[in-house]
Amino acid sequence: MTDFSEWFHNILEEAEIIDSRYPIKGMHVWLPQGFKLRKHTLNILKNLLDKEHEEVLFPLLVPEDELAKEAIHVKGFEEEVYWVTHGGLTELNKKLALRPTSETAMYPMFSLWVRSHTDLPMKFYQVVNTFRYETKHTRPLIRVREITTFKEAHTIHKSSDGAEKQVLEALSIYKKFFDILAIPYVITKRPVWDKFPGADYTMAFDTLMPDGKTLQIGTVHNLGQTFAKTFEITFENSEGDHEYVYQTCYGLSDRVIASAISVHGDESGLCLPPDIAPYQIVIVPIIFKKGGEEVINKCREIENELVDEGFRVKFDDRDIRAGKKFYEWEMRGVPLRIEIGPRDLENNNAVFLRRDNMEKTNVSLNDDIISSVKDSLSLLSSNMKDVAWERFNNQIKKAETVEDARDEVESNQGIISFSWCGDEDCGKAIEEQVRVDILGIQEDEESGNCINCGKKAKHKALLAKTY
Ligand code: 5CA
Ligand code: ZN
Repeated sequence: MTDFSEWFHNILEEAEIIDSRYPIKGMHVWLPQGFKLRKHTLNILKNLLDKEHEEVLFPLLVPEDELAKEAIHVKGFEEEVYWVTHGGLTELNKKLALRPTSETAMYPMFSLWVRSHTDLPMKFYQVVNTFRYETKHTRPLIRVREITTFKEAHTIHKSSDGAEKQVLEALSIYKKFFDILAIPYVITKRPVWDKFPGADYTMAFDTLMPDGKTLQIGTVHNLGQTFAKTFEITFENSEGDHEYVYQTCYGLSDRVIASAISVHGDESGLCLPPDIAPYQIVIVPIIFKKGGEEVINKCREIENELVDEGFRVKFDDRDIRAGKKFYEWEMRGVPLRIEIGPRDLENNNAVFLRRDNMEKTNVSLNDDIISSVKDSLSLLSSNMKDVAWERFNNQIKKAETVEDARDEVESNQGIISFSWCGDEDCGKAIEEQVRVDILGIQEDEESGNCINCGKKAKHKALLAKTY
């Protein structure tokens, strides 16, 4: 891919994922194919969350005084908030914010809901749109002003230990989720100057885009008792005393879909993991003058069998050249193509084409077609994951000096691992000299010396050019 930005923009349009011509900057329209992709992605996520969380839905608007309550939090978001100031012609006496995220919408209610230690833990999530007046360059799905697919989970615990465990639990849920999507990631603890406003600390997932810049695709925040104290969220413990709760929250956005598109795509277009592909299988009849009817009938028979088995199947019987169909479905990223022509029918064969490696195989129709399809898709899924992780791991390099790091970033981009003393000024000096962001701390143990100040290193950390 020579120019990722251009590729990304074109594929969203060509594959009918998003229409970015909506006349408000940073706000886009989901088209039918994109909506399906989004729906299947959300289903996977919801299935993972529904085991332990309950889904809720809070209002979009947050009263000004609630938003302003948590000082650090509001400071972090004040430049990004959209305000509703009027109801019709009447100026509101209390302005209403469009949620940039929902702590300040939810937590006043949590303070009403939490009573006793026996109520805890409580774990909620919602999938909503949130609004952030982003000042950096906006890009469909990657940096938007209306985040249309904001999944936010919020949990409440009676101990610090409970919140700490929930952070690990959330990381494990997100790992499973990204693994199903075959999206590689690094997990780091964000530097203090880059944590979520109001959090004790932030853990983040970053992946690499094809241009070598990282994209933050998910975050898990341990909120400690900061919000509990601001919003008076207390519970009665077993001794009858009142204590503040401990909280966590964690979120994902449209960026997940952006990365599924970008990580696996190639010059021919999308290549989608079967779990989220709008169509998992396309059947294309190869028809010449004779024997057309039998071919169509066989295709339809296979279509029905696969649909009965729960696959998302497209039987493309349009009266256009097969080559045009191939091009189109490859571009849309359909994982498996089944071709059947008169010759195949004679031999009771079908041709399978896998989108990930474009490999063709002859499959006998005497065998069980369902298990042949399942085998192909499962090989494809694991290959997509291997290929993506291998490419990702190859783009993580170790730097021994600041100059090393700068050279590496300038020539190859990617992720650089380095030894860091952990000092804030030193970290900022590194960011400035290398002209990158420190993603965060990957491991707490590190033997070497800090690449900037030379003092004994405390952490193994990562840096990269970021979106
Ligand atoms: N309340 C917390 C947890 S839900 C929260 O808002 N965290 S956040 O600010 O880090 O956002 C969660 C995730 O949303 C981020 O990790 C990032 O992947 C994504 N995100 C943030 N801003 C945008 C944006 N403008 N466009 C697209 N995705 C975004
Ligand atoms: Zn240092």
